[in-house]
Amino acid sequence: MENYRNVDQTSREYHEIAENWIKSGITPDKHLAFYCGTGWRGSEAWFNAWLMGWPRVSVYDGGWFEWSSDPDNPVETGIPEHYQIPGYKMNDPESLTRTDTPVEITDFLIHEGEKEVVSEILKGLSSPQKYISSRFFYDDNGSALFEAITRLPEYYPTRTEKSILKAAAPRIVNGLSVKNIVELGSGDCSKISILLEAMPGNHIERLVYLPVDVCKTTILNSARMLSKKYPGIRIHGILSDFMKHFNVIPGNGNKLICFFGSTLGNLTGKEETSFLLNLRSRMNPGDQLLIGFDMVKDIRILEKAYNDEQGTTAAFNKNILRVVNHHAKTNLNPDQFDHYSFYNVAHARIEMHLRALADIEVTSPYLNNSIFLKKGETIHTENSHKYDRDCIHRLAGITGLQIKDI
Ligand code: AVJ
Repeated sequence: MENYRNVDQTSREYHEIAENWIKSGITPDKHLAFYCGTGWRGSEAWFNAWLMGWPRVSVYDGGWFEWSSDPDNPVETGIPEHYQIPGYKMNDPESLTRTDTPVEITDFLIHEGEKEVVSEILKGLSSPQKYISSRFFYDDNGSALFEAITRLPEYYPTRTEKSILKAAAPRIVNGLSVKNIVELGSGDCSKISILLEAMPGNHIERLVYLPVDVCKTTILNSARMLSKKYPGIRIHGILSDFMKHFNVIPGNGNKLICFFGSTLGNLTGKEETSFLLNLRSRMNPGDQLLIGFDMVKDIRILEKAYNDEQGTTAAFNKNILRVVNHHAKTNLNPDQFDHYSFYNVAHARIEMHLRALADIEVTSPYLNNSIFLKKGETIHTENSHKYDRDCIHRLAGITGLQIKDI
């Protein structure tokens, strides 16, 4: 019981208990059932989780013998093999051979069933406040439109983040001794280049850069560019949707995890906490996390960034309907909707919606009954949360991360 008790039999400090759990993948976003041989130890573990306010905790009263004697019950031990990068020991970058091909890629992409995608879409469209998950923005056309957004005069976030990163890079790089840099949603690698630019050449040669992205071509192109610019760098791409399968981040080895673009702001508060807790569970003492947050600012600047003059954001927003039509065979017509985007002060977030310009009937072969939209009704397509210092401190507190620098 040393995991839960001090030597004098008093209960251990709960941060320590949480820390141990999180390291082994026991996180508060999951439904957790504790069990043991006879029941009292499992109950004590459960009691700790309950006291900490973890929302879904139970005791399995059958004991390990009863659980494991039914072969239908799932059992998992050790580190899932799926999440290891073959042949690469994170503690030893030399184990990753330099080859003529600039990049090796491990494919962790879990292809979603089309059935699940369709039912997720239809569930959103059938809710009282209709919604479409913002992950459906990014088909080829949507990604190109987002690229265009980042170059708009009104859209300050990309430009601003790059200039902050440039100013902070010497400070970040100075004394950084990690061997691995993992970048979540690496994209065109322009952000990591800013960090590498501030790094001495001999440090770069000791580094392995692990870009994580859902697009293989994106990883290949950026790896090619980077290895031309920094000939000594070793790159190992990870093809994966880190928003859904966070454990593709190697848990061993020291590392800096970069998460730029204020992408965290697209999550709901609950998702955000569990995403960070999950990230933390892949980190070892001394590992660092570098996150780009978009801060709260003058409402006019915020609203202009999501309502540009040229209508690129409107086109980006409406494109989601094409993606939805493609998957769910719906008859949504982008011309029947208005781009509607505003800053919600109470929730400190930009909301994007599509507003019906008329009464609309939505049909799909996967639907028994049509879905109806009243003129003026909206489909919520995105939240983009804005942060302040208090909010970042609160997040760090909840997730057990220590703030080094803001
Ligand atoms: C890529 C999610 C950071 O929220 O600002 C841009 C997406 N939406 N314009 C953001 C977006 C509308 C962007 N993120």
